[in-house]
Amino acid sequence: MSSPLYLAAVDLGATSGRVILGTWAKHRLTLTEAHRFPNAYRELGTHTYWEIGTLWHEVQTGLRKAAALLPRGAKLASVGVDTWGCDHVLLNDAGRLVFPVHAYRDTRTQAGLAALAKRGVERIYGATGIPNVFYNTSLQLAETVARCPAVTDLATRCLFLPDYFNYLLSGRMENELTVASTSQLLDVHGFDWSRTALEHFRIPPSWFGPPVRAGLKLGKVTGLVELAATQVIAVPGHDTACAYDAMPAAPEGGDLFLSSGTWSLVGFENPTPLLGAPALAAKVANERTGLGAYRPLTNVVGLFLLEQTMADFRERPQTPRDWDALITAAEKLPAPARLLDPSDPAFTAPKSMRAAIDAQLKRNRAATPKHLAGYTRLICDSLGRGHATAAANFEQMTGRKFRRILMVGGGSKNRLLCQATANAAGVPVVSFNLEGTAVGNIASQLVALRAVKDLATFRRHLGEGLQQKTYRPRD
Ligand code: LFR
Repeated sequence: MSSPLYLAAVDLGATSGRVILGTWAKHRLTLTEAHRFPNAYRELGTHTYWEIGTLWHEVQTGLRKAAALLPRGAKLASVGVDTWGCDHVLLNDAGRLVFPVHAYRDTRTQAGLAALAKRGVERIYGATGIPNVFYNTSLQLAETVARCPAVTDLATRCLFLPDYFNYLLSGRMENELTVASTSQLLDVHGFDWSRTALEHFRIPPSWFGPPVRAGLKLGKVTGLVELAATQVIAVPGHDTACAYDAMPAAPEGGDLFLSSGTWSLVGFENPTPLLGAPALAAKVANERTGLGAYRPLTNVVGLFLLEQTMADFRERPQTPRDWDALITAAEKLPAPARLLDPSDPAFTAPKSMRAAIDAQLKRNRAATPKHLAGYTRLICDSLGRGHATAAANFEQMTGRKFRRILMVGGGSKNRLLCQATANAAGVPVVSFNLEGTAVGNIASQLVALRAVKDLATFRRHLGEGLQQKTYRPRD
């Protein structure tokens, strides 16, 4: 009998980060949370930034804690890093940061967003397969270069956040494919950068290296004695790519994927991208899988709406019991007469989410909820409708019929949201009790280490013994 394999997943989200220890034994994966910490962008003047030094400190703390959890004599075989998409650092060859690390909700991209919508959006969509959205790296870098042109004298490399943490861990600078595919700068038909997009946004092509596929071994961890023997593996660096990899989908197809957290990402896996006017109108993002296939998806805002509304009420549920009480109260309310349009740009980074929601309702002459349970009901029902619309658009564009919606992420624990999605879509929603992003991250490491043959085999093992709950559509 072979001994267990220990692996660490560094999984950074916009509102919280985790370092998870994975133990692989007898074809079963067990996860132990070694470290969890809050994350938030900070406002300095009129801009927003990530606290990148704090994030690195937390990553190191988490990896030390993961190593400390191992049985005596055991070693961490490998570590992989995934984060949210689009955000990046600019460096020189010596690895020094030459520009502050902006957060994707910074309003600095608004002018570029409007300009591209007016001229060039079809061409850029045709070249990159990524719609015009405020968080795109393309718009961010275009603003950086236009407003601070001296940056082109200082920076020699652009690394996305997972690439940067891989570099801090291993000393090797590489651009990984999945996170590169969130940028609106990658050629949708190949594996290299899009000249059309780089020229359009006036971004130096020399900032990027040829994108590498998931599974590449980058070298041993340097600088952390506890992990001196640990291999750094470039896993799918984009958290959503990891979450999709962790979906125990039926091999014959027919499943739509929903990764539900700060954002709701509704999509599926496909050998080819979805392009053309209907895909552009539905804002389909043709992001890539670790191995280079496509995961066309639509971003339906997500539980950011609820998280931010809670901040306005200052009564965020603290315990699972509080959560249950809030959801129960929301379930008992009558269905809202009018749902929200989650694509309202006012929901991007409002000072008060409650005020932004109220403003939309008032514009539509609808009553505003009186309490947090009312907002919770309204938000979950509206997201459910948004998920169903995305599903219907995909069916129309592909001629496919999706038989189930598989759901992972924080939202999969929210029964109101799961049920609202099943009701609106008219198909069962299967929610998995699974840290999807960390599981996908570890899956890629297992395949790279040849402990598992391939992703399909991993999904089969994962599906056995996984806790799941099915929500059937109700009227
Ligand atoms: C989710 C996510 C989404 C991306 C958004 C911004 O964490 O990675 O996929 O659209 O963050 O990068």
